[in-house]
Amino acid sequence: MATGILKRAAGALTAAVLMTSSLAGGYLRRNAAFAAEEYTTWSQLDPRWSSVSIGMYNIGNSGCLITSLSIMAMHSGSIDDTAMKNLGITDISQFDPGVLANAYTARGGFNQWGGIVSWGTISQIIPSIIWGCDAKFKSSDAEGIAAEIKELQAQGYHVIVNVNGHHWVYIEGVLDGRIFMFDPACDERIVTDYYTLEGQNEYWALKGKNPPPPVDPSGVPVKKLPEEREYFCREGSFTDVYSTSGDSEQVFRLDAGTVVTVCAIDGDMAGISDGYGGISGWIRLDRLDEAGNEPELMTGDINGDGIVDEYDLALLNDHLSGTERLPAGASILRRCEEAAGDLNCDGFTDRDDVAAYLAMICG
Ligand SMILES: [Ca+2]
Ligand SMILES: [Ca+2]
Repeated sequence: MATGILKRAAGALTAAVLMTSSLAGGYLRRNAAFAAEEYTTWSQLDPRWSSVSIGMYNIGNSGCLITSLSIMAMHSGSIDDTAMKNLGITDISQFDPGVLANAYTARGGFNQWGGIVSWGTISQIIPSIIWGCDAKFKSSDAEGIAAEIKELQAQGYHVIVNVNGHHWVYIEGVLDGRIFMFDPACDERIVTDYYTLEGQNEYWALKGKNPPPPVDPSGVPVKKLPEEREYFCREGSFTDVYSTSGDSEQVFRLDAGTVVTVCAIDGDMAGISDGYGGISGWIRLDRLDEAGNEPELMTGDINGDGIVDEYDLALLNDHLSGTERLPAGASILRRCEEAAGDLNCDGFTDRDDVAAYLAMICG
């Protein structure tokens, strides 16, 4: 296999790899000086507040709802002067799930198992937050639930959903049919990538000082395909490779018919495998045609015409020069064709096979 060797393209593609690896790595939790600045990544497991008591438990082991409420308070811009006074803080940068949990505890807001006793407590602490309802979705699938969430948000409600019977997440919103969340327990952003919405899920709807802002999909981890797929660059013109899925910077140009190995899809962009589990660049999906199932080829017969001859040798030579020229994840031959070119059956398709072809054809 041409396992993604960067040669002549090394400069441009190394830059591409550096840029995309930070994207592919995704959505990392930061440790900013002020916790409030990174409220969208608040985790109930954060040591800054995970040991704060709620009933006989603590935020770390059962504080997903109080953490989701804290995220909602920040996301709705509801922490005003009155709220800060009630919370015992003097600056919004001091607000975090531990502060909110302590305010609940001071008002008898938790039962002994850490459950929230009254829906109205949040308004006593943060007056701009108005209780809406504690209800169950009517829909029984993710699509219907997404539609209900959109409707609630259109009415100005922030939504916190119970995803699996005992875990609550703050719903950021719905974009392109996907339900985005800020999850107090993990960095995942798309609800259905991580949880099963079986329908009838319980949710809380609350209004804050501001309605939910639009979903910001930046930083969402790129979804890897379960297995890599081969595509052909579409006939007609060149196919551009970009450094990021935002198709910002064109870093390479592929000829029509070039094979690319796709390992991720992000919207209308395909991520090209670097051969090491990463992404070497991005191509617009509408520039690609799926290569489909691999034909069975006999050893040496790269073009599958039933004969091992100089045409196969020509393809092998093209492929070997392409390996030196093309970026990782792009090649002249498909994997099955490359494997067929291993004429001496040593597990590698290389110059030794050229010699083997010459010996066979000329000898
Ligand atoms: Ca042949
Ligand atoms: Ca070989």
